[in-house]
Amino acid sequence: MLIKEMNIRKMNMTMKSPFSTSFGTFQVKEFLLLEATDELGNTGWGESTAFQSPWYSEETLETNLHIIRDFLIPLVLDKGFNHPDEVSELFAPLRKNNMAKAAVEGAIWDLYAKRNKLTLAEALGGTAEKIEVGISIGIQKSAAELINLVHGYVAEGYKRMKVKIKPGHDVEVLRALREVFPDVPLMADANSAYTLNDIKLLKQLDEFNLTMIEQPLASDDIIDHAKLQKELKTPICLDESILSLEDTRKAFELGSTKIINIKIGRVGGLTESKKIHDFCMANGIPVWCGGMLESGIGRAHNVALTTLPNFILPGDTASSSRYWEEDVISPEVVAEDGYITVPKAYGIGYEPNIEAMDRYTVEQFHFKS
Ligand code: OSB
Ligand code: MG
Repeated sequence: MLIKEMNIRKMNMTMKSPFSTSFGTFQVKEFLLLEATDELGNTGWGESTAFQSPWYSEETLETNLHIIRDFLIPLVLDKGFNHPDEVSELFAPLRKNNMAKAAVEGAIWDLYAKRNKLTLAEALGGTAEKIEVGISIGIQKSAAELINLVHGYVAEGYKRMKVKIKPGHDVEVLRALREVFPDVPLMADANSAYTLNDIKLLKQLDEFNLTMIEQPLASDDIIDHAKLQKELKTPICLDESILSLEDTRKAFELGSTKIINIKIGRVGGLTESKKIHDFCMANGIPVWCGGMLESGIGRAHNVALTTLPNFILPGDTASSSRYWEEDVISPEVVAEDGYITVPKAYGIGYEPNIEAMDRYTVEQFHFKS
């Protein structure tokens, strides 16, 4: 498989409603889509999950554009690959910039699967025919508004509710939710908003029977999380702190986490995601697939990854319509009663909707060998 062309699209899409976390609120989403073409004219698609500002990780869409254009594309263009795992090997000498690497690698994984007449799920070794999904709900103005939203998502069948918390918006909110929904599978994501000084408060969360608390402490920490986990009944799930298989192993050995949220972008691609999945499976750590408010291209990659057997817990990949009036793939991703049926078409299994894509494309960068 010879990579002959790469195209970068800078996208600008507006979400139906603003999304708020402990680090801020936004509604307009600018991001990159990548298209790789081989010598036979097959194409594959990838998405960069970097946001406009460096609040979730240090990467942004502009740093991704720089790294992809100036370092990663020159490495893959006119190169022959037998398997996409070779791409992550090729990128390994470049430090971090994981979302940039994952975008390029993802396009090549899709291309590889299509060329070999496999679904991306099959190419990864996944077997599930449908996957279970939950939903992530941003911080709301009032508990009443949150309860109202949860009523709707429960009715839609989503398998677990994830709510964002931050200091001043935690115990009371969860208590209010639990009063109305005593049995709904519920978890909380703090996006690094607390420190060990908050141990007393975090221990109070144990009363709400949460399936887990996601990333309570610093985004680069695995030491304090281990201390915190010893004090909590609620399992800790790391998100921001896990950038690689090595991070996963260390966090596991320290006892910093009992569950891992795998995000393809955060860990540098599907190859690394699969390695983390396999390590967790061998060591009895359940995993689930996180989300980055992706368009359909990124969503499709998440669906394929989630077909691997240790994705035991519902992920964050909700329907396209959760965020978008119109998605850039056809058909759109649809969750029915909390399940997404894994598509049977080759590669990511959804067709890019070029007409829609063009409408949200701000700029394109084309590279040819
Ligand atoms: O921490 O999982 C997170 C959104 C943006 C940045 C970080 C996170 C999230 C979400 C939403 O929780 C997941 C999604 O619905 O795509
Ligand atoms: Mg998270």
